[in-house]
Amino acid sequence: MADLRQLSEALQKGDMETVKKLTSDALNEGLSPARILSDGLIAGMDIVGEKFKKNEMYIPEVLIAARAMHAGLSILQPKLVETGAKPVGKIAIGTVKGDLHDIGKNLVGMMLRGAGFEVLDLGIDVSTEKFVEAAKQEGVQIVGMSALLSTTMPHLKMVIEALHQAGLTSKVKIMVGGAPITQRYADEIGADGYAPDAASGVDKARQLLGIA
Ligand code: B1M
Repeated sequence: MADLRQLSEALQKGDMETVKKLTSDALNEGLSPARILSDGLIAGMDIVGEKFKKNEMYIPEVLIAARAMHAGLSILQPKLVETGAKPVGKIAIGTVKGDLHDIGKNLVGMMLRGAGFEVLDLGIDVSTEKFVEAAKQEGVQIVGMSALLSTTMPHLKMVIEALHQAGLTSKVKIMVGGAPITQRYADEIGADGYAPDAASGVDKARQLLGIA
């Protein structure tokens, strides 16, 4: 019987092989990808975050845990994105300039793909110019930005201002997210939408396009 606590513990230790095995075992036993994600992988990464904050874990260990998280996510990805339908919308998503955190952004991208969106992944450390160029692309209806650091949050506002200046805010909606972001902050900087997690990111994207 798959034990999601063991999966969380393996992730905390950065034991990539065990994370892969336990993720596959859990899927084979019929556990839902959403449950494996929240009670196994994200639960483990939350503890890593706590320990990192208290200086009980350091960057190299956090990186190894992040690598194990990616390995688990890559096994869940085909299940999370299974969809035969034609795209319901197109979103360009990236982590803002100066910010290298990509786990949450990747998860939001995966869930959006799973919900039938076409996702243009701009990557990490994405400049304002790159977001603006992406917004100009054919069919892009939403620009999604992720920021994990209090020092990179201001870039969300810079991109929103640049999109306004480029006259693109009538073409695209802007969605923001990331651990330090709140609905209040999103309102303050003029974002059209905010989501606290990947599943609500899908709901928010649908809502922004009027397909909720
Ligand atoms: Co960093 N880091 N980190 N880190 N790191 C945090 C964010 C921190 C909170 C840790 C802590 O102190 N507790 C802290 C930030 C403090 C602050 O600014 N308020 C921090 C720090 C300080 C740093 C460095 C500055 C450390 C240093 O060098 N001294 C450094 C900065 C590097 C940089 O970016 N320039 C750094 C580096 C790193 C690693 C490289 C080691 C690694 C990243 C590896 C990677 O991503 N490939 C790392 C990690 C892993 C973390 C923690 C532990 C985990 C982040 C994560 O992946 N969470 C993190 C602590 C924490 O958040 N608890 C921390 C899991 C992920 C699923 O959640 O990303 O929040 P999250 O995404 C969620 C939602 O936020 C939402 O949905 C996602 C899924 O549910 N969401 C969206 C995210 N984007 C969205 C977009 C949307 C909608 C929803 O619409 C577009």
